[in-house]
Amino acid sequence: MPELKHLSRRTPHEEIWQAFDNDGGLIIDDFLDSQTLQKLRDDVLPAVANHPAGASTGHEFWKDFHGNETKRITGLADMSPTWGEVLCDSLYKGMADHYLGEDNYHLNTGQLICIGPGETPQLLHRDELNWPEAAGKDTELTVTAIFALTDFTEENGATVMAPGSHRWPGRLPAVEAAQTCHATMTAGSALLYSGKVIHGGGSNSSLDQWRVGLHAGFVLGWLRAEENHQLTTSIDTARCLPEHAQRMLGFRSFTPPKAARLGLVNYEDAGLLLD
Ligand SMILES: O=C(O)CCC(=O)C(=O)O
Repeated sequence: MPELKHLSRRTPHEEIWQAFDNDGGLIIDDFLDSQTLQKLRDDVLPAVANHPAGASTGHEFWKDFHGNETKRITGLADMSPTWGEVLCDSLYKGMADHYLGEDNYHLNTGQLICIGPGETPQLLHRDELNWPEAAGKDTELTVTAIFALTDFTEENGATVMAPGSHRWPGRLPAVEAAQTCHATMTAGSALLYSGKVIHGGGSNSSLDQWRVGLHAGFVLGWLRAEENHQLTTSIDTARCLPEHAQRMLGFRSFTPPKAARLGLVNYEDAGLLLD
């Protein structure tokens, strides 16, 4: 059975990127300190109880993909100032700087994925196929962290990963069960992974456990993000966030060194609306 490496946030970054490059992902066991984990949980978990499982719009394929027994909740910045701080975490930001280029990306997803009892396995996929015309190159379009807000176990739906599959040729090659493993981890840990690695949410065979992960990926700044952060984050919240978090959520314009400026307001930087 393949395995994912477990490293610590005290591991030198070069060693972390080496494991990421070798397997297409790894687990950082102590990513969030216990205080940050507790604050995040206190801020966001109350939203879970009243949120319905499943999606009511979109094609049946996507309803299935997003999980009929899974709750997905976005707009976390309005619920949690701690989430704004985590967005600026040096290792988390370091991953995106390393793989996508400094100031060259924005937040793709910032959602709770709460996999409920009875959920079936998600279709295994590569995240970069969200942008099929841009995918399939040597460089990364998107990299992601899933922060475990509860323990992730094989029983409750820990992410299924195919280590090494980020290098497999073809759009979405078939995967044998023997080529996969579960990203089991304790609450506060994070799974970091490449947009090219084949993975999916696990099935939840428990009777009463919700597996709660904060799925938080970055994508190159010239590609549209999966989530509409500006519609779920109020401008008053945005004004209170650190500048990097404002940029990640699209409240500042994208101004790469070599390309045209994007996301402008009156052809000024959108950040002027915050000042
Ligand atoms: O929740 C997980 O473990 C993975 C979910 C995922 O890959 C997705 O929804 O695209």
